[in-house]
Amino acid sequence: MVVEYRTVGIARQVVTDLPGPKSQELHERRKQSVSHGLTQGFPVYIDRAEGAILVDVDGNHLLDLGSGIAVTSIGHAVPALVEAVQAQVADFTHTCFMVTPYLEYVEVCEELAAVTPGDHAKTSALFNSGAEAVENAVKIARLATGRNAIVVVDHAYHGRTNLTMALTAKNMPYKDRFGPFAPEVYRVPTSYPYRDGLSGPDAAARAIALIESTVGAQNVAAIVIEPIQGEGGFIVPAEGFLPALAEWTKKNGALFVADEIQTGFTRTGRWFAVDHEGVVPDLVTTAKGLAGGMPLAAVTGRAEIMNAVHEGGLGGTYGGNPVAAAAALATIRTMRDQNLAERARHIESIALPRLRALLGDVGIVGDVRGRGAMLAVEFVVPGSDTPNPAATKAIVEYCTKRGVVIISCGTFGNCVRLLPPLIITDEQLNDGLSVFEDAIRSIR
Ligand code: PLZ
Repeated sequence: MVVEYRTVGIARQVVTDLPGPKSQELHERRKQSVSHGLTQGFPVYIDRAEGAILVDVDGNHLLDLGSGIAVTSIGHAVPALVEAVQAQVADFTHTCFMVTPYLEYVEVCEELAAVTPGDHAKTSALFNSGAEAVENAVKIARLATGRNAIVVVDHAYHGRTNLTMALTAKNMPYKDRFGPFAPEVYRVPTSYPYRDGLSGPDAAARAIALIESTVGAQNVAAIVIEPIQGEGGFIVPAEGFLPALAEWTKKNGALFVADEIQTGFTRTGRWFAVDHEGVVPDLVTTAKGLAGGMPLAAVTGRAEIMNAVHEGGLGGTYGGNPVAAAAALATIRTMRDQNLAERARHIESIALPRLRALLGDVGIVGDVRGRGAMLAVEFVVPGSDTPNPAATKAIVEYCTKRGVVIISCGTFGNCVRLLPPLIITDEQLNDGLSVFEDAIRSIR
């Protein structure tokens, strides 16, 4: 099966059963050497990639609607990124910023100050992974406030390290039997309009009442929250929820920490998801889309908070590695030059109406939501709001077997998320959506 596109030179094509014979062979090899504790996913082994297309070892071309979980927003093997990385590798690959510094680290921090919300003085510290950034945001928040309690919400995902497991809500597969978890973490209900029917202010009032009665406002160092919950199911809180929580932190001497690791860097149609409601966080954590696939993460925040940390209190061998930093500079430049935020809104304008048309028409479609190029469908048992993970799994498999890479999510494993590279053409996007719709209709 070959789907030629007019808009790009590379087709979507499935030339073997998926996974193909070479992928299957590699998968057998993997089982001998790679820990079985890693998610197996769909074992199609990738050889190279171009734009929105992944090419596997059997010569299949897959349309990528996942961007490696919201990472390759500017597309795969983009010349501007490739050239920046190659030039930096040839110059030097590492010195350790704490030993002998270099310009690229400073430039990334300047860019972060420019694009993150608010026009106050900001500084940043760079790390390797999202979880590491969140851990450091918590360290900084505790030090700057002199308080211990960290408040998180239901359905939260913040990482897999010991502290971030404590912040993450879902037990299986992230936390099960990995405890004991870090103390002084308190969970309150979020705003989940499809399931709680509450307005934003009402959902915030519910959360705040619980914080005040069970934690005590004066003990809270920070509320750490994803402005749109990612792994938890692309849950967009009702309007007014985030501003009310941010307002409460301000009034009570706590910090508002936005985990923009999945939502950030133009993915939702603005530089950051909090920008949609004009919320200005005290600290922002970023990773994923920041560096186009090179491992880089950051904590950015009010200078007086970030700089409250004693010298040497933040760091790590590789944090802000020069190659990753060069990749971030090329990525941010590309986002700006190509106005990828606008592109994300355009993707929403095509995809959301098509998906919304399924509501009421196809029984398993419970909810359609998201912003920009961060969209999801929540699947339920027809006539109820009971989660339907079996249908979700079948839909993902249907798409992948036809050469469309799509990822599930959700506390109940019943959502399919769309996270296409923002440079995907309308034609490719519509092609991918048609396969997704066929998959959904095949379940009835
Ligand atoms: N915060 C909001 O989305 C990573 C996790 C995939 P790392 N999400 C993908 C998996 O199963 O491990 C994420 C996130 C938010 C933090 C993180 C953690 O980022 O770079 O994976 O550590």
